[in-house]
Amino acid sequence: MAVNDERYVFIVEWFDTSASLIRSYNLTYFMSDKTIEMFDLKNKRIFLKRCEYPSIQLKDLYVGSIVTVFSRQLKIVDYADVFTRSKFEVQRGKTFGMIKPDAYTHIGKIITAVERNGFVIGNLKMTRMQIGDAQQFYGEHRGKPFFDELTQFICSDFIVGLELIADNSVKKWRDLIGPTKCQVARVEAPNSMRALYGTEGVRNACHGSDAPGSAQRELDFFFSDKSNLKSTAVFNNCTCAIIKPHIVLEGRAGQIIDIILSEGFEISAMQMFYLDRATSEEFFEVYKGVLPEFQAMSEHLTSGPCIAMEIRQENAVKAFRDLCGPHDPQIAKTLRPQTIRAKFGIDRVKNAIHCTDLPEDGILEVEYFFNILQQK
Ligand code: 3AN
Repeated sequence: MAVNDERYVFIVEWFDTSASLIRSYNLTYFMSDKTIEMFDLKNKRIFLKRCEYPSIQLKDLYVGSIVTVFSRQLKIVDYADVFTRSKFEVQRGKTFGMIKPDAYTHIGKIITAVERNGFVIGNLKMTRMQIGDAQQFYGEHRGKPFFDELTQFICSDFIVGLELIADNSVKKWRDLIGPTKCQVARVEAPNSMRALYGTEGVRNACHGSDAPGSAQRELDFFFSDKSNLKSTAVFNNCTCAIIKPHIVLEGRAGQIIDIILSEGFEISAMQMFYLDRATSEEFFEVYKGVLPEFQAMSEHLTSGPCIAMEIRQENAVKAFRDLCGPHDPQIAKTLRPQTIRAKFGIDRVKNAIHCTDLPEDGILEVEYFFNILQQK
């Protein structure tokens, strides 16, 4: 196949909510001009003519990924031909990464390191393990002298689980976190996460799977529908924040998380979501008729993954709105240049972050993500 003919074909599924049906397509990505095409597998006809679609990039294409095409969320379920499989399967893999309790204040910095080192974050969840969870998760270390200390420590506070996608992901993430012992890490890999943010022994900031098999097991432990691990939301003194898809896709979510923590706010729950159109509109319902860009805003929230958070502080809603700044980034840049929207926003739709507007809505918005959506 000539280089300029190169194309990758995937089988994708779309859940058509109006018909309650899963529809299957071939999604083809053409390397030469970065265009896409969709073919309806049931009706055997072209569904989307070959066209440019800049928001889909090569790095977004792997089995398990969710890509959005004209507001439809398509889940890539398989490779459609041997060429695509051979090209992608070996190279692009997933691993599981975890930020341990001792690195809570460095969550943003660690996520920034993830983003800057070429990983795609496929999933993210803050949780807290119970002792039984920890003993199961670290089962292979049962009987070792540090087992009790390790399992108790891992349950002592919030942790963040990450699905990390990259070429040679297992090794790449282990290289980034550095040697198990922080003292060794500081000598051998001074820029690694454990050298920078770990202390000693079990308090070594991060965990990384040691092989593709354990990565899958640990990813399932955290992210499968059967996972025991619940969100850590408490639903009081809180406001809701959503880091918008354009920021997640640009790889700048870590920087915003770091600002939130550095400014003294507590992030008491955090999770990545892929919202569909109906969910996004339902969430923004209260802004319908209030904000002229309601439609565009709902649509943007379906254009890729977002990260929802429960943020806590005294007068959380007002205090956090002050940190986010005016809704319109252009106004924010002039009036409040130090705010998140001034620094990261592009326009009124892609304004980097959503924050609850009214004090009485803080708990309701947090409940939407961390209660209602958990049951769907
Ligand atoms: P890694 O996490 O680097 O793969 P493992 O799998 O040998 O290292 O150990 C799992 C975890 O157990 C480590 N992350 C560390 O927290 C803890 N650990 C390992 N060895 C020791 C030790 N000798 N003393 C205290 N804690 C240890």
